Amino acid sequence: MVESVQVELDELYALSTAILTRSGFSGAHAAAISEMLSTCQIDDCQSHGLFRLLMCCQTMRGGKIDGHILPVVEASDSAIVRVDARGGMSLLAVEAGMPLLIEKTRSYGIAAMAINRCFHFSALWPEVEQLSAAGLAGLAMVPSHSWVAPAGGKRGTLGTNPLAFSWPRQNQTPFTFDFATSGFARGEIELYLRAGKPLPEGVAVDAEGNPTTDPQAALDGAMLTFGGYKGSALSIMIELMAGPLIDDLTSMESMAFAEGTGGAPYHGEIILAFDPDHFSGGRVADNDARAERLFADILDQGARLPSQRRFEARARNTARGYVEMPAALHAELTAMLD
Ligand code: NDP
Ligand code: PYC
Repeated sequence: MVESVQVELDELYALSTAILTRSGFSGAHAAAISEMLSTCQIDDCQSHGLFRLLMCCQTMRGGKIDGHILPVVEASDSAIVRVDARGGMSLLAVEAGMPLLIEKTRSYGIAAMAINRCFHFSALWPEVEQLSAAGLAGLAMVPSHSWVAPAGGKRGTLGTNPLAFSWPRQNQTPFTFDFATSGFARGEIELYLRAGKPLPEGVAVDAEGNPTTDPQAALDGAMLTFGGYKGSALSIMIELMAGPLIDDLTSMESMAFAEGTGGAPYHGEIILAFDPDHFSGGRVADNDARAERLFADILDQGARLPSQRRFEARARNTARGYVEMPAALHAELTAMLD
């Protein structure tokens, strides 16, 4: 049983910005990263909440990131928004390009944002939910480091490659999912290691290619994709769409770029956006109702929608004014300010 502490919501952002600025990030980067981390922590996303401060600081120590550089949004007259993060963390680049992505999606019906040359550590759901909050559907994907074996293989070639989707709903939280295409996110395996818990079967193989439930052996060996060859194919698609398609690195190339320095992977990101108004021929209300009947039939069976746990956590934590986080993590983070 992991001992937990209660941390007030205001402390999350303050602790995060203090750690990041001390580590070498500018105020602007620290603010964007802290917004992401505290938003995730409030939704009880433990693997990509304040835990990821450790990865951000490791990235800075690795010496390859520029903690002050500002992204540049490139001019274009097409439906593609290109943002050059110029070797900084991804989040300011998303912030810089998102208004233009929304504007272009409303003009063309479909648009895409390609972010290049970014270090990337974060969850994707806050990004696609900016699109659904604007009444658009959004799909985002990134590669990472080559920790994951393809189906039938034993060696890391693919990244943990998350895929996130959000669909806008009237007067409701959106339909959103966001998951690694590996059986477990790497961050989740790291949390199992810290908690001294064995992994479920089928998540990883050790360095010799034998199945393992030992988190350290999994980190030293290769992770496996979810759903066998199906997850593997999705993961390869993400490598292609957020790599060669947008002129950026694959997970293998990101790993090589890191030269063993650890920290966040370095690559690109693609976010696709769709405007239902353009596709529905003016029958938006009908189509909204059809989507709602789909959700209702799922819920009627006692199943839950993705992100429901997260939305409930947000409501609970916001109402009580604090989150629960592992005591050891909180102690480690506060000690970084000593
Ligand atoms: P999870 O396995 O925790 O959750 C995946 C999704 O499935 C969530 O939307 C979740 O909703 C939903 N879900 C879980 N259980 C159910 C259920 N029983 N019924 C319906 N839906 C369900 O995610 P991962 O551990 O794979 O990923 C965690 C985070 O890590 C993601 O935010 C991802 O973006 C991030 N990540 C980032 C990477 C990067 O390179 N930047 C790499 C890999 C991962 P809910 O949250 O409500 O449980
Ligand atoms: O948890 O797999 C992961 C991950 C990779 C990069 C950031 N998080």
